[in-house]
Amino acid sequence: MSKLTLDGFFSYCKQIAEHIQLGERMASLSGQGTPKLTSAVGNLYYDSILPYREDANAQTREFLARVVDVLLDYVQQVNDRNEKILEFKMPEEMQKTLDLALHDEPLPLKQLLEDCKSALKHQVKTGHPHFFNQLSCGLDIISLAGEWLTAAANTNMFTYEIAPVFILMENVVLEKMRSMIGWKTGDSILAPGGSVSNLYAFLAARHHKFPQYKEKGLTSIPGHLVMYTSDQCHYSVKSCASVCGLGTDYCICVPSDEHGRMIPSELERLVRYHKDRGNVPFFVNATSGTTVLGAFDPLMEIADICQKYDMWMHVDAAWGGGLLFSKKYRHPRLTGIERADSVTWNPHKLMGTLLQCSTVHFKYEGILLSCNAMSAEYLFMTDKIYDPRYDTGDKVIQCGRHNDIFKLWLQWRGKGTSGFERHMDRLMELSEYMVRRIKEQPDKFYLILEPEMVNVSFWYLPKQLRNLPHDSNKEIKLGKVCAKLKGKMMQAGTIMVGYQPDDRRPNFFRNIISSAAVTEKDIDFLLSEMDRLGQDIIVD
Ligand code: ABU
Repeated sequence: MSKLTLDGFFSYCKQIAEHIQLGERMASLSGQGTPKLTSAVGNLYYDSILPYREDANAQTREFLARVVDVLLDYVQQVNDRNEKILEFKMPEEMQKTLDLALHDEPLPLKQLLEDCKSALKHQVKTGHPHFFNQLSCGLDIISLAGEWLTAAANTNMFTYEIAPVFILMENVVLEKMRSMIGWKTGDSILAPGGSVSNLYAFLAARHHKFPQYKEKGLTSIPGHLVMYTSDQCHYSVKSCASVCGLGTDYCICVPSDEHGRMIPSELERLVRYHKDRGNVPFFVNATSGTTVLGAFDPLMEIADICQKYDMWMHVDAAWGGGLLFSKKYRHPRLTGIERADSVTWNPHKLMGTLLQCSTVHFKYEGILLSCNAMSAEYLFMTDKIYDPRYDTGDKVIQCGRHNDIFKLWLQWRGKGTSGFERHMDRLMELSEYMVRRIKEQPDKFYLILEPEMVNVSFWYLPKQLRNLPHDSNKEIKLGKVCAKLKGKMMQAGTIMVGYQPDDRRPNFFRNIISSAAVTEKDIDFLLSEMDRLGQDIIVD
């Protein structure tokens, strides 16, 4: 037996270690089991990779590559119709299942990878083709790629100096959206959600009418301001009245018709009523795509009233705005939107951009800066080497602003405007298909109204309630079925549809089709699965 030198022994050990690592790596890459780190990297801690260790590129890449594997596995599961949407657990049980504790001592990378897997394992798959629960759903792959890049770029959107690419992208996308609304010029910004977008519209409206408010506050307003919105509007509109000092009593709910559309004659009657009492009607919110019924307020008639009484017209098209892409469905729903002073439009809803991505647009150039600028000297210096108008941060009441544009811009590049148009038409066609299928099964389903959008409102009838006349007593029972059936859906984890009451009826189901993953077969599955889970439900 030849003699082994010490150096030779170390070299031999190194070869064996490399061999083991290679084997582990090959196993993790060849899809055997869930993504795993080699032990050499898995046992490291945060301070053994970048940026703490400059020489740890390989280890950092391995850690991130395995995290990406976890994400890719999730994307695959989300699109697998044989996978459940969720494994429902009660909060107390979920708390016990998850290890959420924060410790004094650091945890190794292998544990962090397990944490990533566990978080996604217990997350509801909102991109699953059988998820019909929320206005924002689906998992657009190009937009997802954009969101991943956004996280890596990790910048703040307040100044051009730290976000040059993304600021210019915002300009291009927002200008395009304004032109689709029908404006040649104007101002826009991305905001953290539709509710905050609506708040920006309110602030701009008040500033437009009472520019001294910014410096002088309430004393600059002659009388009590009053705002109007339909009784079907999103609750954030009412919240503006509370946040901005009107009080919710001065956010007047205008009655809507049986389709959920604001009644213009009622709006005018209420405006006159408040004017006669010395109040100052100044802001009307029209909704294009109400949250529950998907109704579109009549914009032309509302615009006429706003013009007549010199009131700001805001259109909350957070939900319905996407239909601006569709030649087939844009009119009459959004006819007149170009007459608005401001418009909220959320790409993270109908357009399928990843959460969150919300925009608000104004007809007036420079209004955001004029209304909101505080000219913080440490951030928005006016003697910078570039035009300070590219520092969009001073347009908003927040300081830090998340980069929500890249995922939308990339998605738009990928789809083209025509791709979005096809997406809108497809969602509407699928909703029409669902309505047809519901009508074909009148013993099991009851369509509440012909939808204007992708919100399909209906009741499910278990065997107990079939073949009985439809009256208000039966509606109360159908309302009780909703909560029970939703509970069964959650336990089974196979489908998810939302339900709620409104001021005309007890609980009913609101099905949303806004995911590109959904097909006719998924709608058939949804209806048959509701029947499988619900047929034996008994209510008092
Ligand atoms: N902001 C409205 C979202 C509501 C929903 O997804 O049902």
